[in-house]
Amino acid sequence: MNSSEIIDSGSLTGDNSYFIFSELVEYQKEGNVLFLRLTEGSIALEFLTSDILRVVMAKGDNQVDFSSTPAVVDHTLNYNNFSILDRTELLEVKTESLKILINKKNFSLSFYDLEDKLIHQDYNDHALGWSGDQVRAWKKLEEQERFYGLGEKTGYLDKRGRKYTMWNTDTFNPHVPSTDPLYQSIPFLIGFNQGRSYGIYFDNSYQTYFDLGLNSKEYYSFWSEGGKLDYYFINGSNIKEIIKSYTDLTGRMPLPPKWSLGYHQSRYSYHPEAEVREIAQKFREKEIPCDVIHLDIHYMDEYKVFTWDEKEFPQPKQMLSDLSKDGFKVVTIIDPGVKKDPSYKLYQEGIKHDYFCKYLDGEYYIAKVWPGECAFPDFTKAEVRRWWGDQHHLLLDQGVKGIWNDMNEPGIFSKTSTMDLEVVHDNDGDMGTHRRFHNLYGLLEGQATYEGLKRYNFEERPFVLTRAGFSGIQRYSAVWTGDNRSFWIHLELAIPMLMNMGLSGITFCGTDVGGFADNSDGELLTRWIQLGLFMPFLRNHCAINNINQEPWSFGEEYEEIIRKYIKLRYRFLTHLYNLFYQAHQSGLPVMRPLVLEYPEDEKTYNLSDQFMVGDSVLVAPVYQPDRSERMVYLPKGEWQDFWTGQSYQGQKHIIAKAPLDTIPIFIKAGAILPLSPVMNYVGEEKIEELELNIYLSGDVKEGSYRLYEDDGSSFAYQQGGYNIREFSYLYYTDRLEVNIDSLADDYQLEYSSYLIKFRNLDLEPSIVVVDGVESDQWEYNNGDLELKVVIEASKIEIK
Ligand code: MIG
Repeated sequence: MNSSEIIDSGSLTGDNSYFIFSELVEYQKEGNVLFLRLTEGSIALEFLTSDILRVVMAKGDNQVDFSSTPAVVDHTLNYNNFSILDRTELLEVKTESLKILINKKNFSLSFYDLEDKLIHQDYNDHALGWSGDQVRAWKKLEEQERFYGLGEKTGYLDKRGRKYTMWNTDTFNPHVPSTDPLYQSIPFLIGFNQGRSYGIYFDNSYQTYFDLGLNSKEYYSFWSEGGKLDYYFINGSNIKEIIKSYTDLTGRMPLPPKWSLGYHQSRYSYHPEAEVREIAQKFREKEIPCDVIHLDIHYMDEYKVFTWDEKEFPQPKQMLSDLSKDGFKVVTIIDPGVKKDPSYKLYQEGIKHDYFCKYLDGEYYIAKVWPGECAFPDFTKAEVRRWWGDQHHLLLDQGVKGIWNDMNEPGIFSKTSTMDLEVVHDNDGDMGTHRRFHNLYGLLEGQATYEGLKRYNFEERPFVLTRAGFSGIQRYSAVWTGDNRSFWIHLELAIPMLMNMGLSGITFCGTDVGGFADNSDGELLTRWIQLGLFMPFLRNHCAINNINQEPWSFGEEYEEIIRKYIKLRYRFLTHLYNLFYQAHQSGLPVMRPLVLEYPEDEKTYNLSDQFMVGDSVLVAPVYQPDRSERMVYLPKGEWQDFWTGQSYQGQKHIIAKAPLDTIPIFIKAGAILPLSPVMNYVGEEKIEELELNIYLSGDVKEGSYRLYEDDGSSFAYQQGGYNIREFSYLYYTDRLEVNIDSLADDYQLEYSSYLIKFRNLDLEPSIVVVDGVESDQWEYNNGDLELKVVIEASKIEIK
């Protein structure tokens, strides 16, 4: 019998093998915790805020264990201002925003808002239970309920109706709808019931499962093969608030180096040195912007991490310095496996200091990966993380700028494709087997890497890319979605997968553009680049035995379109970077499903093939061959075609023109969108002027945009070294007013003026007022209905 069969037999229709929590014996409030003693064990309700409740279960006579996985940040959230009312059959617990009813006879929780509207409830009298090592929760499934989140999963936006497993897995087989799990485990779920939402974060690193209405229409359930039942219920008036709270718990991304938002070119593998130089040169010759080149495993000597193949890369320092003069940053791959080779310094050190994973009897866990037999650092030990982090100086000293962590599920050449479950991790004394730490391996490697890079050079923001991870990975690393294929359906799959990753706290994510395995073609690559322009992480990557897929690989017709779109990526960088700032502040994703912005519109609830970039740019990628139009849903309001300026009323579907050189993009009428000058790489030239585009039209006569800017590379922003401006405008009759409010001004802007372009202004204004003062620096063109206003940045009064 395999493990999932055992677990499913514990469902409600099964053999009753679960101990289900039933009767409340006594309760007690201690600070922010309400302790409940029941016949089958104890439950602690820990209030973190008036909206975040942690539920921790202890079996039988065990004490409640409040420890958390490393996903949860050290926070000081603590809320003890709740009241308890003892009613005959219920305990009624109230915070400033929630009412929680606890059923005393048959334990279950029901969550209401203060207007007594039900938000969410446990499944009848069958809420929590355990069976052997398994712990499980059952929740009431509402008829109209939908689910989002769960990180990197195949399928559509709405995750309802399927069962999902959390177990980081290296999956080279094609990712089809039934492929589960993949590389990341993010046990965070958003329940969304006709506009009302809540979140559940199950803080358990063992193999866990979510059955979201596959086996029942009455309930859904999540459970784990070990550890404790420890979950957070998150209330919020909308999905944005839920994500904010979830990222209060698991952390947010630091600001990335701005160059990492540029275009990345990769393949498995560029080598020798001459090929790397040639690729770089080609980008510059062809004037296709590119910031980053990735070196896959062939740069190493026998795949030994932190070494260089001296034949193929005799002078890495020279090569990297030459590339850097041309604006290229190089990212090198690092796998966790350390070659078992007694003459290899890293291996020697690991053995000497007891840094590798072992069995309980002290025998090393040795398994095959690319270098042959390897030992594996035990990242659960702080000392090992530090040691590993420090190794990166070997690469950074040569001029490497970022690290790409692969095979960190860990992926092993073995039957189970991962580490033996009986391996024991030290975890600084709180030992446990690989069952407990498997899903954390990539996260902890990410932490080691990020912190190592930062220690080495605290002036520069690290760039780390990872394949495996767990909740909280956003604190350390960008994520790419592993080995997809050059299939059209994988382009389609990318859209909801990335949207749900974004809803799960992982803002900085992307797929291998063009597809990793199998062979790409010009049309597929072109369409993928068009989508990629808006993916937070944009990297073209391709497998070893497949044909080349650099932008120029399929002939000039495609090359030209691809160039146009990579350039457009750079036009959007100011806007994208601003959205990354929002992610850093509040966890909000850059690439957003429409339901995030239009939760009252049912048409958005499972809209899986369109997304928004921020709250005003709507993108509808083409993901099938031979298309020249596609259907686009425009939510309420007025929308303008980014290419033609044509205006549409929303709340309806339209057929958008989408010949090969066009990806449908719509801008919300009234919106302000900054566009940056095109460069070959970030920072190539000084930005002289910031261009702000205002999409005026119809009824919308006012709008605003808040823009965050900083140096894009250092940590000065953490000490206030940034600039925030809010641009707003008001247009009435023939008078136009523009205001610029400075909300923070500690970073010296590069540019000295703003160029504001009002599009679709059908009447020439007779007066233009900037910050309360009449301006003469404007020009109206009644041919294309465009008004240009130039504002000297230095003239803006700091209020
Ligand atoms: O077993 O390093 O997903 O991006 O090119 C394959 C070689 C190992 C898997 C990664 C892929 C990378 C490849 N790696």
